[in-house]
Amino acid sequence: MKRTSRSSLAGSGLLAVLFAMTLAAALVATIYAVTNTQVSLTRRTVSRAAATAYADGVMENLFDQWRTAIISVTNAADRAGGLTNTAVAAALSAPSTTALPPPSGATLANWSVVASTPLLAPTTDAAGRPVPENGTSSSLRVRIYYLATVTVNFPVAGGGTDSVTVQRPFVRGGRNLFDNFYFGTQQKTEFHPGPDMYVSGTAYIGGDLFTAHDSLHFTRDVSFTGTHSLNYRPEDSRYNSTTPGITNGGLGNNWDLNNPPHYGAQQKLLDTPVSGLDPNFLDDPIANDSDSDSNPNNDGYHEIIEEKSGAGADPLQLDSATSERMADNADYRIYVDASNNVSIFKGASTTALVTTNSEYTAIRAALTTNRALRDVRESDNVRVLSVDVGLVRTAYNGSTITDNVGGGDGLLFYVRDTSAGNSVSTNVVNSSSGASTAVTSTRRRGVKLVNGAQLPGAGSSGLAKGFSVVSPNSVYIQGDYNTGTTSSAQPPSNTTSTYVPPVDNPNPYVTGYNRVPAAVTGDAVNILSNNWNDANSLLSRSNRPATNTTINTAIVAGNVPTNTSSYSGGIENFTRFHEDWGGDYLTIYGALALLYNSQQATGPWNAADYSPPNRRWYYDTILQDNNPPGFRVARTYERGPWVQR
Ligand SMILES: [Ca+2]
Ligand SMILES: [Ca+2]
Ligand SMILES: [Ca+2]
Ligand SMILES: [Ca+2]
Repeated sequence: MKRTSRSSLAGSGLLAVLFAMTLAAALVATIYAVTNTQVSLTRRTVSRAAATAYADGVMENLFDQWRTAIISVTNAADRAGGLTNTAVAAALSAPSTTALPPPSGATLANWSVVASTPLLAPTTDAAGRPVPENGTSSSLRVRIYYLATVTVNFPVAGGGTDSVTVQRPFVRGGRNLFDNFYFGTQQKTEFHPGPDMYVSGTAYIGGDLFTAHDSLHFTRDVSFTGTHSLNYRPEDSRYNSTTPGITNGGLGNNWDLNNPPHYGAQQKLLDTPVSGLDPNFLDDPIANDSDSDSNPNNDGYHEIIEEKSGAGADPLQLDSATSERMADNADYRIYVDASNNVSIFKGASTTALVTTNSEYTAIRAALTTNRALRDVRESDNVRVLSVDVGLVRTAYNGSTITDNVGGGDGLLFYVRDTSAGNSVSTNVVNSSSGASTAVTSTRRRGVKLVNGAQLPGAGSSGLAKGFSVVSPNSVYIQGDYNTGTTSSAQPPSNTTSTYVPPVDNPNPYVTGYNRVPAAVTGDAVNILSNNWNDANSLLSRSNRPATNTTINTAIVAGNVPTNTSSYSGGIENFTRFHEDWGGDYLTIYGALALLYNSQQATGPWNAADYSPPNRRWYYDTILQDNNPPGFRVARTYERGPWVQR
């Protein structure tokens, strides 16, 4: 074993020196003999060091081959459980002596990469796959181990050979998209809230971070992979014209004095290789956000909410059975066309459910077509497909509709209005009076989630599998979501009179309601308060007063990045607002991921008409070990420490 061998050799050398010093004055012949021994020992040490370095090189080469082999699997069993010993042996080979020349006289005697248990014993799995190490309550963090062993022979002085053996585990781990409260992949990330805003969860900024206000409070770890500026980003019109409102370098009360935002390691998002994505959608400017390679299937991470189109290579299709497109992981796909025809597909089926099918009728009963709301930012009356989540819950909990894709991961609806971009006639309906106003929706379409206080699968005991809604259109969440709110009970987060974290932590759900892992994913995600009425969207802002509202879900969405004509809105406006929230609390208990630029909801932030809420945002730790339906686990690949032999 490498490290021990080195230290024991060092000990031998020291003993030899002491031995020589003790006897030096006594016998010249002995001195000669000892010196001669030291020379041999030194030569042997050099040979061992060179042999060890060579063995390390072989180990690195095998690791690269192993990682490539295990990433490039072509079936679901190998992707889930890792390659078998047979497959690893076939996929890996020793580096040639031209690619990696051994030191003089040394030879590679043996090498192996063997599926193991978490304790690095040979696997007991009949198929020869590793025995996985599970997380506490989770399949997300499952780790699998292979033990790599390399033995190199080398000559010793006076003839004969010795050998050195190095061993390391090769480990594949799991990492969840929602390990953080905030996960952002854009190159520049801004937080510039007006009212006090508390972010009580870790934030990962995959790029540069800009914060400039004392109203922003991070109570947990914040890391970035680029730089952190206490200012606006240079493209922001306020840069160099408005003095940042942040005192004492942010050390007053913006974050823990002992843990300011800091540089951190790059974190992994999806297994879709970045190298497979169109670079136009990965850089900072939005002006070039168009297909650059005649492949419509690689246009940035926005692809996760799109469907595959045509024959172009699909980098999100990891193997024949594994796709990171949400539509491919949906239990039901629901489409509405320009004429408000609804078609519903179950699982991977390419044949729509007939309209007399019980699953069709149950889902159709939860949908209201041809309603609109005025979205000032988008300068349009957005025609929305309204989804009554409570009726979906009734159908799901009564087993009329089922979790039929994803190995029991919960219920995922993929919802798409295919008429986005075209003009249609529609109506804004007053939810109190029923009065209808005819309007034109010139191009924008959306999905509105209503009656979502109790989600499909959520019950009074135990943790159910969860509910995800994904749309390439805008999504509007209206009112409390996944909170357990009823006509007689609201979450304390809506009724508290003092709400200053971390002192005040009112529960964001009603006692007795077991929330489920949830995700709402769209081109943009908008939050409408408990007081929303579509009819008021046609009136001025003062007619759209919000009330305290609590949203318990992960949210994945895009934004419109800052340019010289408009601020992006920053992460404080990651969820978009449309009401007068002045003085009202918005609690978000979940996680946020900003993965792409919006492609449909591209209205600039400075066109929006609202006043912001007092934001109280928390990470929900159930997301650490429970992904919402449809979200896979990204894999990590690492070499473990040297192993004692
Ligand atoms: Ca771009
Ligand atoms: Ca492309
Ligand atoms: Ca696409
Ligand atoms: Ca499912």
